[in-house]
Amino acid sequence: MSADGLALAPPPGARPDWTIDQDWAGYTASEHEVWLTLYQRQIELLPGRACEPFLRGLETLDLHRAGIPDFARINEELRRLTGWSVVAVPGLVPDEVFFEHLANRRFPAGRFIRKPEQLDYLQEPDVFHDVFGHVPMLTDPVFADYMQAYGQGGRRAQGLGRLTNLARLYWYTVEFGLLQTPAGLRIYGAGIVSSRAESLFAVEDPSPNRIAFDLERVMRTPYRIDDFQQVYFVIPSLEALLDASQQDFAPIYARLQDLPDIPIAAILDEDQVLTRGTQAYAKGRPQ
Ligand code: HBI
Ligand code: FE
Repeated sequence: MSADGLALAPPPGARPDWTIDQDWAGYTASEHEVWLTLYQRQIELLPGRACEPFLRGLETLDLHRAGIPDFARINEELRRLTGWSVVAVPGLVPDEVFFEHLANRRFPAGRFIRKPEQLDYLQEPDVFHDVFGHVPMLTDPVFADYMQAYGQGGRRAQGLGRLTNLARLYWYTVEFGLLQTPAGLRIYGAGIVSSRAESLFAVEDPSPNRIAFDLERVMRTPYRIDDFQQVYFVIPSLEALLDASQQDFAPIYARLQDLPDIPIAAILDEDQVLTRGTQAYAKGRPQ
């Protein structure tokens, strides 16, 4: 169901589960070139900034050699490692379709790639964001289980009317999560690792708050979709994230019903603050 309650039909040419053929042979040389440009930019930044499981996954899947990866090829390795696979979709799919795929260890990925003039930002998730950003972490067995748990939890949250809370969890972990390691802060969120500017901003900029992950705290915090985040939540380990997802969310949702949202840049007395941000970047931007 979409927000207005109408069931959305897949676009012409898509299957009932919204998947399409990747049609890898149909990519043009200039589309492969866009992938390689983006890949090269990120690989120069990510050692020492992205977490080890991400960098290992990137290497294992060999995501650079032929430009845009052939899903059939990466799926052989991915299935062997964690039982996940990547399926092509036309773009954003309805929430319940998205959850159904994740619950079955299938990651829906856009097949299209951004235009050369959109290297730094686009609204819809393309194949670079989805495959470069998300798929390496799916080679990690713990993260792989977390993503499936999110898919399973999605349907439940919809039924309980608390999808807004669960979507914030996805946003601040899967998309914009940071991980504390003995070597320092590292990125695991796909929205960060697939963006040149945010890969630097999230780890090094003095502007954003960086706060220790707390499930309920995260679920009460709205997010920005159109600019760098004003707050990042830092997990101590992927295991801790998976653990947090393996509890009954119904009592948490019930509590959240009576609690106000937390303003995006607020710091609470009970927060464990890693970086108290200046918010200088956000103050200079339209709200
Ligand atoms: N569809 N293709 C795609 N990718 C997403 O990340 C995505 C989606 N549909 C819904 C959705 N994300 C989110 O709104 C849910 O996780 C809440
Ligand atoms: Fe994403």
